[in-house]
Amino acid sequence: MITAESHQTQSTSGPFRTTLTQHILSQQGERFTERLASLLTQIGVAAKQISSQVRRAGIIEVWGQTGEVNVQGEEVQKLDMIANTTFIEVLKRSGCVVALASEEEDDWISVSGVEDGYFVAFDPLDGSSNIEVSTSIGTIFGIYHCSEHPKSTQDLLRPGREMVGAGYVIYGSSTVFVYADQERVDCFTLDPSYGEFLLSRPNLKLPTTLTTVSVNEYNQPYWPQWMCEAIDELKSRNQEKRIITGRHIGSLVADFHRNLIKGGVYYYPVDRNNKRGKLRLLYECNPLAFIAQAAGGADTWGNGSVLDLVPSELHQRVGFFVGVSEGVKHIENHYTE
Ligand code: AFP
Repeated sequence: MITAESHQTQSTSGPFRTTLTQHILSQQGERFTERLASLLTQIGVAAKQISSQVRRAGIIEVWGQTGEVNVQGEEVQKLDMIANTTFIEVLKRSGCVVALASEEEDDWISVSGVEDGYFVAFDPLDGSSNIEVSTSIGTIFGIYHCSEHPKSTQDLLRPGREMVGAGYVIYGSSTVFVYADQERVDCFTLDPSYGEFLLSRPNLKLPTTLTTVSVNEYNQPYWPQWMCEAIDELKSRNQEKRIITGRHIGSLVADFHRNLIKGGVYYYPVDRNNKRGKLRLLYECNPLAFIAQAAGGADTWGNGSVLDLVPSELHQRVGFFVGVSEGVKHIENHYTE
């Protein structure tokens, strides 16, 4: 008799790779409740739908702006709107979500019919200024468990530390889905030939050596003094030999993913133009900080993890530094109020 075990093939190589659904089902009960398992499966469905729209940008009429300005004061791109509607509609029908908060929506969305479920905070399409130049963009999400239906915004303003899971999807040279809980980070790649996410990088860990810094250096005239000194000090390490390089895609999620694989840090400080920071706490910084920590890295707003901040509003902004621990500690060593 051939047992299933002796017949097993490697899950991350060969033709029979583990699919996202198989991965979730195989760990249901240990890492995923039944509800969380269905939620993640549905996020996977939304990701595939958004990915297929992104892949056709330029062919179908999804380029350009809608003419509207969102709650952040930014021009809304058509693909932003498509991604936002897709994510909301798929998750509303999932039967496991009680509330949603999106970068593109002024207020949170209450989903009726579910009592014990999840609150998902998300950025439907991060880096949308990169849409028309065919560069990587992505969807970011953070998941909180709610044992009761939230009644007010206040019920949703919870520290990121309370998330049960977080992830992102990158629409890049391939479409990848990264998901983390407190213990591990797994990466899946979409096989477009049959439309399944396949486990491609199980149990991802951030490298410990700092090789890359992602920061928009043209913001330097607006930076506080300590930030200028922190960057100068990193550059000075290259006197003899280049040991650190700079990479800045301009999509936080794509920069983060690159750093997660290659060993880097992403920096966006509070500056003269962004007095409270540029990046959004709930649906950009918290999920990425959570993933970084699960992968053995770190994050800070300057003097502690963003995951410990209690948000004062849904669209709160914050200074943010995330990635390899050494690069995050470097900021905390220089940071002054
Ligand atoms: P959008 O999703 O509105 O394009 O925002 C992108 C973003 O928040 C982040 O993904 C980038 O890293 C950052 O802005 C780039 O901003 P600067 O142009 O100020 O560097």
